Amino acid sequence: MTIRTVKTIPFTDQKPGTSGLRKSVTAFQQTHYLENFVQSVFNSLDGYQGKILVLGGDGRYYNRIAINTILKIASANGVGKVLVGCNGILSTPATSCVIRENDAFGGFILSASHNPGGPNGDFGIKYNIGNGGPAPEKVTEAIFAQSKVISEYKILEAADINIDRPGFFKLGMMEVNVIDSVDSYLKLMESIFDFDQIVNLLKSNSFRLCIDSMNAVTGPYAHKIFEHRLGASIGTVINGIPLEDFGGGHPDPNLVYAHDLVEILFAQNGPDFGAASDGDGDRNMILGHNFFVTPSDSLALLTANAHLVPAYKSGLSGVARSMPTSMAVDRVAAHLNLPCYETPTGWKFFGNLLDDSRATLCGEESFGTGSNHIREKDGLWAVLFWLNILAVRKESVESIVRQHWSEYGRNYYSRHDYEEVDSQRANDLVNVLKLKLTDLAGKNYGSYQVDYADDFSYTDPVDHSVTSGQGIRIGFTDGSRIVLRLSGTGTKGATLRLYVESYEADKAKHNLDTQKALKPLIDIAQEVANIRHYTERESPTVIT
Ligand code: G16
Repeated sequence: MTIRTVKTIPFTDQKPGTSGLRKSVTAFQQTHYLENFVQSVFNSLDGYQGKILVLGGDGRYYNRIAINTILKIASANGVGKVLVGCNGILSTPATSCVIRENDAFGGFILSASHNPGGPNGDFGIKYNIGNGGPAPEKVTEAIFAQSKVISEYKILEAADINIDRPGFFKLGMMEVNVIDSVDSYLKLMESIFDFDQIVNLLKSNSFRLCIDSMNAVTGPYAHKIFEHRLGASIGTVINGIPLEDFGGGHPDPNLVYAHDLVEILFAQNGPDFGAASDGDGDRNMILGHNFFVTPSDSLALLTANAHLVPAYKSGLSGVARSMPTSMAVDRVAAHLNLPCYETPTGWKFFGNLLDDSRATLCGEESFGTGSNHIREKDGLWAVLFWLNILAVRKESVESIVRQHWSEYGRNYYSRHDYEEVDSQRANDLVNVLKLKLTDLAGKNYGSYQVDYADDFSYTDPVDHSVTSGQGIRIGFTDGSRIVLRLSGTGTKGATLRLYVESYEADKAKHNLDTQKALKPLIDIAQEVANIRHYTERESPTVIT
């Protein structure tokens, strides 16, 4: 087997976004495109020679081809050993778990998360560092810098290896170990939650659940954990076979894209508990019978009930949420006397807080929650957390959430997405709004008075790095907020996200329809940011 050095020229668009490099499959299929990026990763790193890397993906179209290409580039660059998920399958949280368990140098996750897959869909690649978490900004910037000057890459000339069953291979000087995709992750979950208590809950005839894997990566995990290990009846997991195009669906667990599950849970005799996860298994949506738990509320509830879970019963060191996430968790943290951190959007910003034991639980409005057990958000971990709480409290999801609201008040919250907006117009909206910010404080809009208006900037308390331009916040004197930012994960045009939040302490007012409760603030956002004009849309594409 010989190592070939291939001449190439840079692509100008390989800047990783909120979560890795995401592009259409056709972009990745361009000659040298994937190779350039992977070699740029190696060129930006020091000291990986002879070390272990982890490699897997969410099973989407192009996953298998990319795995064999990456293995050959890794071998040519002197990596010692690669652990590959069987069939190329490793969820994002499982990859983080395997990196940490094996003291690996880092890992590649092949996924475009919740973006649709298939030949006309999206593909993506993320590099994770040795703590198991997404590469921080300084690493992704170094990768991007390398991608702009790359002139050659190294690749081993060898036949593809068979990743369809566990086994050991040699690729040049490098070892390849194809591992079971689920085992390590299941072991970790067993060490966190009270599986016996969950088994008892699932045994009782009165409790029924439904888990929607959306034909994406969590299928094998969910079958093994819920049906085989915890004893839920066969059929509990729906859409449990990972498909290269996710069955034509959009593997994003929210009320719009997980509508199959929503219909099941909102039917008259629907199950007591439902959950869905996304393409790569790091997101979750939690439903009770006839009841939706917002991700922001879910984070607050997990924090308030963490003492019921074996791994967290001795207490939390702190909590963290991304800036646009509702402030529901802040109230729980204040009550428990815990530090509460507000970070920019992107799981990578939680890494230092977790490594430095400043936070135990983290969460985002974008259906992501996780803890210090790994360094990624973790969809099935959140589902097990909820089941553990339900097993101990023996109450319905709705009653647990309503009790929480009575105690802490309710944060009405919604996100409006305007997808595939003309990029220039979306940037114009943001730039024009930025110019207005200094004049907004003190202004009155109906009964609302602007308390502050700024462009969010974050100073990491651990390494003191500063990240600015992270979204526009307009806060009102009653604690309500409007946040606007452009998504960093879309691949077509721009996606404008509008996040709206208001706080209601009065229990008698906890039953309002969310969109109605937030209408005055939504109208203010239209007025201040001129959203219809810039997006050329009458209404959002997705409301969650
Ligand atoms: C990624 C990031 C999350 C972020 C989400 C949405 O999630 O890991 O931290 O909240 O994208 O980001 P944006 O609003 O910029 O589109 P995932 O599940 O897509 O990897």
